[in-house]
Amino acid sequence: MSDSILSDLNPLRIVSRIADGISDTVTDMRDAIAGDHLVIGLTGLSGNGKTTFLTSLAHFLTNDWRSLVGFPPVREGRFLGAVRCEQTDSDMPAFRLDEAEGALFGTPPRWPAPTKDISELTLELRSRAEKSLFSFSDTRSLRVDFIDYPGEWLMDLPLLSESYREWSEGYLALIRSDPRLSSTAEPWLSRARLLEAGAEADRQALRQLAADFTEWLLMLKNELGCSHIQPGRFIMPGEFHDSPLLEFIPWAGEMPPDPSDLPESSFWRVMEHHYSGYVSKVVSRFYEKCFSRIDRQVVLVDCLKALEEGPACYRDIGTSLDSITRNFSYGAGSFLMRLFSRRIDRVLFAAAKCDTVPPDQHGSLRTLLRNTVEKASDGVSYSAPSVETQYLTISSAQCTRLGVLGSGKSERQVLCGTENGKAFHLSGIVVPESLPDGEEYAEWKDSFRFLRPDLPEEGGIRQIRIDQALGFLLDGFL
Ligand SMILES: Nc1nc2c(ncn2[C@@H]2O[C@H](COP(=O)(O)OP(=O)(O)OP(=O)(O)O)[C@@H](O)[C@H]2O)c(=O)[nH]1
Ligand SMILES: [Mg+2]
Repeated sequence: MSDSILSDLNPLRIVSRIADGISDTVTDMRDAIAGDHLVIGLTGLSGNGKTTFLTSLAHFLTNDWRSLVGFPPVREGRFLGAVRCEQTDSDMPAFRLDEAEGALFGTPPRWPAPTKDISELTLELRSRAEKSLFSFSDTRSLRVDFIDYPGEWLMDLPLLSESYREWSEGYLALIRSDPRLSSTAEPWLSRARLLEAGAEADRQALRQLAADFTEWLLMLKNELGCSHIQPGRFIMPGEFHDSPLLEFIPWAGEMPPDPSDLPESSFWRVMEHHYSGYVSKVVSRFYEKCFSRIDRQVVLVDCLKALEEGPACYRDIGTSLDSITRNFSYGAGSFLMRLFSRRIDRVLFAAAKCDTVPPDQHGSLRTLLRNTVEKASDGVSYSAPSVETQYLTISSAQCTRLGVLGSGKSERQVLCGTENGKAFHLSGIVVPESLPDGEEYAEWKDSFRFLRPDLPEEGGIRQIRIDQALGFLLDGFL
């Protein structure tokens, strides 16, 4: 086996290459920037509201910041506004703010289009320093890069330390343990079992197997509502759409006792080579170029959508959050401690779309989110004492309002809005503080109404607690 292939396959070498790459990248970027600079990562599974959040946040900061009264610099009369500026990493795709803002704040308003890749937006924020309320000269400016990236990519962290054999064994064990996976995997798995490790790799067959495996992953996501899906790029490829780096599957045939004896063109060796290419050129490149820059992180979670899909899907969200939070856990001797010299010091978990439940249920929604994050993996995974964590319920574009129905003793508060053009007035909506199971779930679901409200056509778009989110994320900088 050649030395370069050997080094590609050695996870420890990969880690050390990433660490070298990270320190170079971070130093280069920091050196190029004068003044205060903060990088905020924004993630969440697809459809959880990332683009809408960043569009709304940027719109309010640059156009309507006086309404952000929950943001301390605004409340204290110190904020001087924000402007867009040239993004810091010119290699990164730009966040398409003009398009998204034109949609969300247009007439009539529309939801921004879904996005499939990472993107960056840079804003410059100005405020007067706290100590010099009466001096206009003492202004502070803060450059903030927002990086919006799919949460699906964070599921790939374990791959950085797993060999192809370890990853395959773990994957097959997972399929056996979950009936949703074992009952649907046969179409590709039955053919994968027949592969002979030492046989000459047929590239066409391999490509077809990878395509069938990907189709299965997409079916798990789109039809069964599964969210903990790996490898993340198979469902959210970004720039690696159609790349041969995504042509591998978990090895389901007989494991070769010593793969290094096999010819380089054998099925096993080709598959292993693609796997290690994926790890070093796709996964580690993301950590190197993007993740390593992040100082503070927002994780958006659509708890209500997951509840609607049922207990199994909701538990899956717990597993996904467990995988996501492992990226921010820096316990002694942890993998990430070895990887990064800088660390994320604040993480905001935000339950998105809280406007779809009445304000008196926002507290329960927040508790539900907190329980889900903290109880992921029996509460053992998220122990990051050096990371300050906040939980909020937010809405980037409030689609509902509170109204009153009836009069006198029969008067009650209702949540109003329209859905597909039809008006609704809802009362008695109760959000559970933890996942109801079995019959309890069925009973609760019968009494709950999941909403997909229309954007309000009149009165403008308002936000809920985006200003508080900003307060937490920018604390200490403005
Ligand atoms: N009611 C309500 N719905 C929202 C809100 N934010 C987002 N949505 C809904 O969620 C959908 C997805 O929002 P996006 O911002 O595109 O989510 P995303 O995470 O960027 O999704 P991808 O780009 O597909 O990964 C929107 O089209 C809306 O239907 C909100 O504050 N309130
Ligand atoms: Mg998006």
